[in-house]
Amino acid sequence: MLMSRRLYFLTSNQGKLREAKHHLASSGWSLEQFSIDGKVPEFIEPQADSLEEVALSKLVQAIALLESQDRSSDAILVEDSGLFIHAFPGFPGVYSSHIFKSLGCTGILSLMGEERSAHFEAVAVLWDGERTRIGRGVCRGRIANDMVEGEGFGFDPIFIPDDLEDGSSSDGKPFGAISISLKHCFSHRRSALDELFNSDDE
Ligand code: ITT
Repeated sequence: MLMSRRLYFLTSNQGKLREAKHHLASSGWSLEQFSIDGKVPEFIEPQADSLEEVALSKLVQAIALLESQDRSSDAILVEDSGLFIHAFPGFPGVYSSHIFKSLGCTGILSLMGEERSAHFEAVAVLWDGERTRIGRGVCRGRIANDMVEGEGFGFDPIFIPDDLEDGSSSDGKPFGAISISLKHCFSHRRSALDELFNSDDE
């Protein structure tokens, strides 16, 4: 188990930050958004086929930046995630952030036919000052017929998670209509962070 300390999350997405903070609140880790002089640094997002490649590339760039700032022992977290719509293999996948900004939830709904199954994936990578750790998470579900507003961010208004074997259910509601605590029962982000923080030291 990793020792508790301050952890900097490299993200410009307030929804991702809020969920990671919520999940790690009782873990002993204190999570802060990574910034230099009050700004979240922008890194080159590589043209890559996998979330893992994107996350690791951002982590390598962040470690180099920390070294240049004499902060090389700081712990840093990067998490890359995406929605995968099964009727359109690989889409929007690694391009989820871009597609969300260009098409939005309404644009996705307009593309959908009868086949509506989908899943979210997340890859979280952590540099603890000495080594890199990786955690992965998946959340299965489907694209709703209509959009709901309320909670969450990104594609939450149109994503309905499948019920889980432990009895957890959103009662057919999209993430956008349920609390952050209930979303965490299903969340790809929560699973990726759990795998990361519960991995034993090698
Ligand atoms: P950073 O790279 O700065 O962390 P980002 O929003 O660009 O922020 P990603 O590249 O990981 O983050 O993009 C993931 C996109 O997938 C995100 O913008 C959302 O549109 C969507 N997404 C990921 N997880 C989601 C979730 O739990 N709920 C809703 N949408 C999600």
